[in-house]
Amino acid sequence: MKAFDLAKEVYAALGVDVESALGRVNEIPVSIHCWQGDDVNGFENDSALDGGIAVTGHHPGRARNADELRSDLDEVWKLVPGPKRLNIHAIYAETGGKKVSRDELTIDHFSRWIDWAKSSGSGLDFNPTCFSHPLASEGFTVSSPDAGVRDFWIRHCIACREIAAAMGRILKNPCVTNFWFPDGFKDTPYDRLAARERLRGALDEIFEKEIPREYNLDAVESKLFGIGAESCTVGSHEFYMGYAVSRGKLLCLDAGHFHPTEVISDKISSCLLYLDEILLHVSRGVRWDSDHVVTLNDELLAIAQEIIRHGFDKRVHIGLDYFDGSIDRIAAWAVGGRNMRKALLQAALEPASLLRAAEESGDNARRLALLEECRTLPFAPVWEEFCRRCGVPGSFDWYAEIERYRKDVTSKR
Ligand code: RNT
Ligand code: ZN
Repeated sequence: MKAFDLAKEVYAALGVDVESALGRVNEIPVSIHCWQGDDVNGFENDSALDGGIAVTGHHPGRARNADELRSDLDEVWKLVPGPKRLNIHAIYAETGGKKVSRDELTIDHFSRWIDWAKSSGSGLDFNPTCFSHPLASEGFTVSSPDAGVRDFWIRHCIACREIAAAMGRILKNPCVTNFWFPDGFKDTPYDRLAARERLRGALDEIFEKEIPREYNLDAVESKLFGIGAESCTVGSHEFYMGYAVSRGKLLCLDAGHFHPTEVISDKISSCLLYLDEILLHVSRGVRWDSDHVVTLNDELLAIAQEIIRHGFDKRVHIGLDYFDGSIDRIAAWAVGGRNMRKALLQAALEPASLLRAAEESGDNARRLALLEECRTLPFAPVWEEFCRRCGVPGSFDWYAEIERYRKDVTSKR
């Protein structure tokens, strides 16, 4: 008997239907972030990464242009099973070598990305890029006290929303547009309120035009602190929770954007009592918001469990957000993408009725015992089968493709 069939029997004895878990997990898209491929560089090629985020490492083979990045993404698509979307930042515009100001970007600058999305059958998500730019160098963008700076970034965000809506319309698949601003104070401000009022006002201007939800969904991303913005981040969690609830926007929870003992898995159920939908930036902070490659750790499993246990499959949009330039970038992408899918599959294989019955019986030791036993259920053969059905190499095979591609492609860059 094959390992998969044995595993199916083990799960069936616990009341778990493996086939329906496989089917369910294959309906949940994961949005893969384009910026892992080139260290959040983009194609403007004249400004270094800033905004309080940082990539470390100089691994060779970084994608230097859009064609290389798309070729690398084709590899990632071959190695990560399940439905995928591509998440693009505005700095990945293709302007044909011409300098185009960020407030003048249009859908035409993304037409080749749309072609790629069509040919790979993936939806697109989008982000204005409000960092790595001379007008962001003072640490403030849309909440700047300087009206000229503020207006420039508001125009950029409005342009991005139009681009996103066009992507959604063309692909017949709503684009999730995430708004994150690095705005914050390095040292203790006297007036926190004024900056937050300016941010709220700017957002209201950006979102003034109604865009149908079948084309575009706006998300706003909070943060605790960034490098150079240690004392006060204008767009804090409370700020954006209030904004999203009052304006009917999606809230974006980034796993690295809270105090180290706070976890976003615990926030999902609260947020979804008050919001229709949320966006996740799945990331892994090590000691700070370091954006390490996502591993299959307890928090990743807990995030997936929250989605699966409560049937939030359509209300939680899953995006990845990490960047490691110290190792093979395509492998980094594949490890994180595969882990996200693994976590969803493991969550879908939980013996839900047993766990719920244990909790309802009040026997907390039984609940603890069951949860611990779940960790060693025969998950691996089910994962292998999922990969096989998706036409993606299994656990100990996929890295060979990384090595082949490195030899044939990235080592020649
Ligand atoms: C920064 C935010 C933001 C960025 C991307 C590149 O702390 O997490 O989401 O990582 O927009
Ligand atoms: Zn993020």
